[in-house]
Amino acid sequence: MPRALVTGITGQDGRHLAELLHAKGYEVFGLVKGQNNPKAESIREEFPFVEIVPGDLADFSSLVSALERSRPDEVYNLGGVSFVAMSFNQAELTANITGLGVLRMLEAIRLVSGEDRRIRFYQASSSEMFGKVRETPQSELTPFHPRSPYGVAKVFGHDITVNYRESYGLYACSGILFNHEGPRRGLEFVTRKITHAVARIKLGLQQEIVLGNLDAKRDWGYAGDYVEAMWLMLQQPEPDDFVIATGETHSIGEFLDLAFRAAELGDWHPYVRQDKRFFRPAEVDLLVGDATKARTKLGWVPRVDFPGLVEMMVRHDIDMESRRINAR
Ligand code: G4F
Repeated sequence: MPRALVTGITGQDGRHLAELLHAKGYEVFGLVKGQNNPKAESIREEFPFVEIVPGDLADFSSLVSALERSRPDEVYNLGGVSFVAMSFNQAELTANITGLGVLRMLEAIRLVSGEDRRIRFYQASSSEMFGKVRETPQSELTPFHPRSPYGVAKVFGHDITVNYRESYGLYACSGILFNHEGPRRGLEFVTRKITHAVARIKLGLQQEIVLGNLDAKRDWGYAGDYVEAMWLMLQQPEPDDFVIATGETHSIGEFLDLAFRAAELGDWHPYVRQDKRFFRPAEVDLLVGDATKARTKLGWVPRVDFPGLVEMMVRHDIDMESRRINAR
């Protein structure tokens, strides 16, 4: 039975990946930080097959212990600060966990795996690294120009992963994932914030949605499709880096169009108010990925398209809020 250690197991991608690995016959270990972390309890309830391993990306020795305890064939590093807006307020924390945390894990793997370099490593790199984009669409060869402390930390994590592969022969890959969403997305991210609000407006629980910049464009895919790409990367004969994207870009306005249509609410403009609070000091205006390499070398293709994704999220949130009302 192959064994995998997943950091960030309590997040959207960690949950999808835990399910995928379990279905493929893996023993799944999830790194969870803190004492009595309520998220650990929710993982135990939702995924009883996951063995929780205590540890923190800020603490090198805990990573060594986690590797010794789980003895993984594969490590998926999905942990860290993932909310770009928050990284402006907690830049040092973001650099420490999202950036230096990658180095700590790579060093721990190097130490624990010794000469045989058996452990395969996946790093969750991000399209946020492209920031003020130098070309469109963005591929593995596009230079980085990050626009947030999060993006800067991700560039460090990406480059140190390449460096450990080249310096020490580690099997280390980076997946440069464009935005990926779904019903498990946190409510702070714009897509889920919209679909959750749309559901509540539909049910008469809320009157408006307060947002920031509506002009930004993103390449949005479905998270369930994207974790498959992570796994595929670690099954190749040689480690490499891959862009994972749909190749389509849409504005937040277009997302609102589809979300309001899915709920049969008509025009969204009367319901949306913009507020400076949700604007960022520096914005990433346009992202659209070229995933040709992943399609060719990994045989990866996204299954859920943009309208399908928006509809899935709206349906889920209407069901969830309706159940809450009925349970009162
Ligand atoms: O949903 P977002 O917060 O995602 P963002 O910043 O693109 O980051 C996500 O994708 C990255 C991949 O490129 C990941 F690395 C990262 O971890 C995360 O998953 O914001 C999307 C856009 C931004 O331009 C933001 O300014 O939506 C705009 N926006 C407008 N109003 C808003 C809001 N974003 C949020 N979160 N909340 C708003 O009210």
